[in-house]
Amino acid sequence: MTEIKKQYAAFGVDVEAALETLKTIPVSVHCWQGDDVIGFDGAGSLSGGIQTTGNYPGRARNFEELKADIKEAFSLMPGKKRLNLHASYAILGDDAGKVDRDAYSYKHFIPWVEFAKELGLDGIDFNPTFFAHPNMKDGLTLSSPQESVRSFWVEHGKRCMEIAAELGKAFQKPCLVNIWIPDGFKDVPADRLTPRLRLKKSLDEILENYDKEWVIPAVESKVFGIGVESYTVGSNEFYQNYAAQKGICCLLDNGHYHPLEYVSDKIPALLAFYDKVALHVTRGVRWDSDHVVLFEDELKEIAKEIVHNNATEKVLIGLDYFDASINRVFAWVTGQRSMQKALLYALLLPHDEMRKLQDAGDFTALMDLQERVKTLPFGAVWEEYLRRNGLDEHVLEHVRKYENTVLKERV
Ligand code: RNT
Ligand code: ZN
Repeated sequence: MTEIKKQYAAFGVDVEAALETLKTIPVSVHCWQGDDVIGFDGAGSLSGGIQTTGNYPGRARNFEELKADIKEAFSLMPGKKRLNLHASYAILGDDAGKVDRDAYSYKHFIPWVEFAKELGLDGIDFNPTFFAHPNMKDGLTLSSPQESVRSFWVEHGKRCMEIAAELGKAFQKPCLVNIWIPDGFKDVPADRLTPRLRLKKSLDEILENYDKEWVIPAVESKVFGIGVESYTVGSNEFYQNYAAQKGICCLLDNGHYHPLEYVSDKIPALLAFYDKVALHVTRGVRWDSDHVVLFEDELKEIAKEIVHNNATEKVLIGLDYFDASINRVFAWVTGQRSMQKALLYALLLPHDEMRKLQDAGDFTALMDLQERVKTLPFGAVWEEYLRRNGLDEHVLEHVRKYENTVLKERV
């Protein structure tokens, strides 16, 4: 390490400081990679324009199995972790079949709190589940023209805000509540405004009276979904204006924009106006396909915008991918490690020097520096980070063992 530290020091980069900072940045890991976004409240299949593809054996089918898989996956993930839950993962117990999503309460999530505490997690984030439910009518929820449908989902949203306040208190850390709805139309709409006005009204109702100390509400926009290609009620412009007006947070999912629009560029644009920005880090291949996050250029740029703008407390990093075509635990760990790698990579860049060159207009020297840092021995620093976390690069070996002993039994 001494030699490596010297190489970085020659660029003005302090490796120890980077390793220390990385430890403090929480990443909220989604629970839904383990079971193909099915949940426990009876949906049985996914809907709402999102899709998991693949049928690799070993999907977690209940709370016990999902807990076991999370335990295994999280044990292989370095760094500070939060658990990101969807309402559809409620542990209903005796309430199963009696209590619907408009009546879920904190008690249905206490087993998750106990589990997250057992794992020593930093907290839990929460998502109302506005999909995979018979009360989605004509693909609509909060923007439905049917008042009974709209109000059912408003109630669900309100219950989730209450649950989130308790989750925040339980860990003494605010809970991010992310609102994503699938509402939209497959084909050319007759009326684009009224559904948005209904969504606005529904959101106003959900946000009427929430716990500002423990809940951070966010809205997640999208460009289109499968089967809802022509119109999305919760578009980018809609939510960005809504969030600005209400003083809540925008959540940027990097699968939710046109392929040449970059979330790495949107983060600093929002940081100019917002106190907090939430992320769903994913990897879209040609569409919002939610492939496993890999250590790629755009991920590095996203991490750079977080780290170099001193925004590690302002940008709430969450993961959102679901691959059922490979070992799900491996998919989980690989995505989380990629995020950690990108953060470490960004922490090891000579930002001050690069900024000086930009401000001096010396774009030749800037390009030279940007290219030279790419071949620094990053791999060795990453291995050192893993080692300090009691981990190594052999994820696959651990996962294979788990597959052969635990996952294989699930038939
Ligand atoms: C869908 C959104 C949303 C979901 C999760 C399950 O396009 O990205 O965030 O993936 O809530
Ligand atoms: Zn998302």
